[in-house]
Amino acid sequence: MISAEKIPNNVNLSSNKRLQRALEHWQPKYIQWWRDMGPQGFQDYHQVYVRTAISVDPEGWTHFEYVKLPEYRWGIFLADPVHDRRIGFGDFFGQPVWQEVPGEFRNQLRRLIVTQGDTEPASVEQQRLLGQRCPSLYDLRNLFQVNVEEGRHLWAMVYLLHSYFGRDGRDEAEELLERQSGNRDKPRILEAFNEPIDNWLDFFMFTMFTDRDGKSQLMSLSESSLDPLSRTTRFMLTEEAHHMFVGETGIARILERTCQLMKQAGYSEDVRKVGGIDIPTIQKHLNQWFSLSLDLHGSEVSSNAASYFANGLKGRAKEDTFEEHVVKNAYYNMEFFEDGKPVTKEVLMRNAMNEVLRDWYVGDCTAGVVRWNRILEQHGMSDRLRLPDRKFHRGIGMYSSFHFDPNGVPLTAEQWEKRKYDWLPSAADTEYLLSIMAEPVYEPGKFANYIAPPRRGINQLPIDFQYVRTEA
Ligand code: BYC
Repeated sequence: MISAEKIPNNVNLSSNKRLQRALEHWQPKYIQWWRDMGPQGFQDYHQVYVRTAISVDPEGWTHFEYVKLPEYRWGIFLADPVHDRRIGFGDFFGQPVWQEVPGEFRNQLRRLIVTQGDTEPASVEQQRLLGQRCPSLYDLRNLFQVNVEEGRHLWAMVYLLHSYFGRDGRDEAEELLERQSGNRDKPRILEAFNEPIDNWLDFFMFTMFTDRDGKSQLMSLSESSLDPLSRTTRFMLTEEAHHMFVGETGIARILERTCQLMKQAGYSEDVRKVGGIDIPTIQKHLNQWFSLSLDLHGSEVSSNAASYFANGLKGRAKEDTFEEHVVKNAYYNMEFFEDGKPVTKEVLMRNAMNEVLRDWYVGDCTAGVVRWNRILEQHGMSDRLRLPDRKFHRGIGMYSSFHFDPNGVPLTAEQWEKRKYDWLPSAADTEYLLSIMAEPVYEPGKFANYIAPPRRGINQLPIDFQYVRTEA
């Protein structure tokens, strides 16, 4: 039985019979999916200290409790409406926003919502084995917090599909539970969400870089003329911030520990000998997830993106900071690669909207890497992490048919084959990471050797709090 108590919400669920009926069909399938594809080994006998959103105001947002994961109260929340909100960009600039889906944009909007929705369960599937290799109870709890919130983000998109897309929307909502990350026959839609995440270095890089793509995409969707989409994604952004915190501080703590171990080992020693993660390995994983996440922004020149913008469906991050919002006659200087050389050409700005958002994304990532490098600097290390050139290791867009090194220097296919594992994780790197993560750390206050403890615990609790407990 669907009730407001079971499903916290601010969408008037108790008086919306149509939505209730749709959710009554979908929710049991969701729970089955969570049990089958969610965190393996942590379904029935563990209680996790998680935050549950029970309303959109700050108090409802900081509600912490122990729950068994399948009993988490996944809710449906929209950020508060903005009075007299107007369309902020594109051909309908200045008109009132839409409360219903216009027929002519139904397919495009459905496609955007399904693509966004598909990433959420995908990430839970990718991360399902990590609990068995966790570096501490604190990290285990953070993993599960991220997982339940990705589950809630799926609910957010399913709410839109059920409420605004009728029969088609209900079918799409079912299919979101049927595709599977990495499945050969029914893969997830976007490439990065089919990559395995079986070690914690990948998890932290994913939450740093791929969740940050979530941030840029959600920021651009939160500008949408479809007001319910805008309000849903605005609330999702508040959760995304925590995921990026997990990623950024996770890598920061690994760097901290690597520096300590390097000092102990006498700087010239290989830090792997003392069980740490060496900086070149960290850099390789950064290269991997940054380049995969660049791909998530789509092709550089995209008529889809132009049409989303023209129709007011998907804008730019922070649209109100731009001077001009119709953008009909503006151009973007884009770097093409022709006859083995970079060539700059003008592209209609509307067709370059994926690249404009990618620019914003690269800037946001750069700031994060600067913060990581401060740790190396504080420890007197000369090594620095860096973002690879945006042409490096691309699978989508105009650079994907060529090869480049992390400095953006073109390579032949043979040169690339010979050197790619200098820049990307090799099977031996993964094997090493799995070897130091083989034993999970479940003792409160204890941390795996390769990672430093956090500065503080969750919700002002001590670091050695029992964030995950087994049922008596
Ligand atoms: N992989 O014109 P193009 C998150 C396809 S992450 C595979 O370049 P468009 C999260 C594309 O579908 C944020 N295929 O693309 C993070 C098209 O196919 P068709 C997710 C790709 O439409 C962590 C063709 O290539 N949000 O939230 O301008 C944990 C050419 O298309 C890829 C969204 O995705 C790819 N990477 O842009 C949990 C927002 N890229 O039509 C969650 C909604 C492109 O030829 N989606 N293709 O069959 C969008 O805004 C757009 O669909 C995209 C692509 C930016 C993804």
